[in-house]
Amino acid sequence: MLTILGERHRLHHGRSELIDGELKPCFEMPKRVDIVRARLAEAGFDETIAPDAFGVDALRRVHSDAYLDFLHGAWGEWTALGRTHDALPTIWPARGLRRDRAPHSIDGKLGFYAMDAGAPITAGTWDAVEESANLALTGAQRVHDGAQAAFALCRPPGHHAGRDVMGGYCYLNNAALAAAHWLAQGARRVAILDIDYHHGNGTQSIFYDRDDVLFASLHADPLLDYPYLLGHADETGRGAGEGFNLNYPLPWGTDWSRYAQALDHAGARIAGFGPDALVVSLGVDTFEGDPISRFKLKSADFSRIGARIAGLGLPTLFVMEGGYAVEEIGVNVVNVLAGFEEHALSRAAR
Ligand code: SP5
Ligand code: ZN
Repeated sequence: MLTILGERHRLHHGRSELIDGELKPCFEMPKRVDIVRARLAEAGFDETIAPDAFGVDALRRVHSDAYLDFLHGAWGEWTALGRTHDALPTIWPARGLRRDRAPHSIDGKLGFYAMDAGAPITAGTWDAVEESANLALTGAQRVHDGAQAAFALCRPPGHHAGRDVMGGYCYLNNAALAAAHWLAQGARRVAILDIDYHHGNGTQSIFYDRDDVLFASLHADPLLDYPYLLGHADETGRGAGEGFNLNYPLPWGTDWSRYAQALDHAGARIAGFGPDALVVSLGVDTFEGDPISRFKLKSADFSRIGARIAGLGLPTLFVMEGGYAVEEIGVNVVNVLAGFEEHALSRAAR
């Protein structure tokens, strides 16, 4: 499978996130990519390319100008105050506060554009997120040009990032950018299947009013787990988008049999939608050994996920999202991709 790899992700290495009431070392770290790359090589995934540079116009299909300006300038504004540690927000636009006026001060802006204190901004964050977006856009372009499937090893991840909001280790929504790129290239309908443990609140919100993007997400029930404030089954879309958003909140302890039911249901809905292409937001934090999650998928189950996705028979772009059991993330990601390829090959032979 064609794999798009970058180097600049390394420039983003947050020191700490606010988790369980403490500032702890970020679970989302450069080593995640190293481990996936090592496993890809070991498994013979040697068709790799570097990303092309897509301009700001590709980003503006999904994100607001004000938000892009903020992300681009945040580190400079932060360090201008003499600060050298990571930038994190300390206030959020909760009920009763204004969301229509962006503050001028960097502390105000950080709060205005953030949903949590889990997405630190560092000296290299902009370079890393820009490259991560370019990985997804390059993968989308290659699939548009005829590749049956591709894998963009994005880091930082993207599915929690909305049109003008960061959080949950995410800054630019790589999966949404890929989907928007396909639409701009003439696709009529695009499906996004989000299999990260956490609900893809950013992706959902970006396409919530639209009938040309079907968003389907399997994730931990937001009553119990992050991101808590979106991801319920009754969120089905709005206006023209009514019926084109599909959430499968699942309980802690979800294992393969439970997961497979939801996956099959989502797959049937995607097939019925008749998309031209599919983006998979590929998180492997559903793994039983994940340090911040509570599903019970085993490494072998990830091959089954890949095979089921291949069963849809769609041009497919896999976009890396979460997964924090660092030593196993390579095996689990590559199992999805290999499971996809094996099934796709056996389909082709039939
Ligand atoms: C892309 C992605 O997977 N982002 C996930 C961000 C999750 N951040 C909050 C995690 C809260 C975890 N709470 C349980 C901690 C167990 N000690
Ligand atoms: Zn996640």
